[in-house]
Amino acid sequence: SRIEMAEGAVLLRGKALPLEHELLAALDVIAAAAPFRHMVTPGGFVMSVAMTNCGAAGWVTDRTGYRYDRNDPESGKPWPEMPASFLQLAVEAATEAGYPDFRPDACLINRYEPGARLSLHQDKNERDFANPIVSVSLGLPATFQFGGLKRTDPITKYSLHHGDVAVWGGPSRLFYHGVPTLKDGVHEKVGRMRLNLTFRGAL
Ligand code: MD5
Ligand code: FE
Repeated sequence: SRIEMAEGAVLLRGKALPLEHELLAALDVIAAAAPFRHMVTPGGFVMSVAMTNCGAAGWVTDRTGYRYDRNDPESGKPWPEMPASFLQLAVEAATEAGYPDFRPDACLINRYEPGARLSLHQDKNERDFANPIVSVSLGLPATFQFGGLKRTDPITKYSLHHGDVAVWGGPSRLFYHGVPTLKDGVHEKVGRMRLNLTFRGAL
């Protein structure tokens, strides 16, 4: 089903389900080459969400700031290539949402274990905000909060389930959003975690 969450923001429930095994197998290959790690924010906090990337560039944070880097700072090597199944899903979802020209060059992979959270923020390290962000949820369900252009704007909540794909573009591209503390549970295919792929036009 297709749900309009806000102007420019579309939720495609279950869109990734036909690809779940392919996506999970590709994630194992990526994580073997570029392991999930808890990065440090410029303010010195260790993130509760563990991250890795694939594609031509990856999002990283350390004490010096947030940036996209062509290489994994842990290994010095390029990030693993973006799997064809990832790219195909992202392009299809973006097209369905009204962004047929989107060609992501970066995929940030977030791993939430019970207790992990992502505080309210905007995604603004990308070069061109005309590109949407496509997000794929796998594993345990999470509440997703999104607000508006100002941190103090009212917040709407959606629950995101295994296989859901969301596309954030147009006016909603720079909306504040976050994921409150992941509740404990076990997903039958993914285990005790939530994985989120976010496809970006970074470079
Ligand atoms: C997640 N990840 O569930 C989310 C999905 C991140 C992040 O927020 O930065 O890794 S992406 C949600 C998103 C992206 C761009 C705009 C909006 C939401 N929005 O307008 O609400 O791990
Ligand atoms: Fe974000």
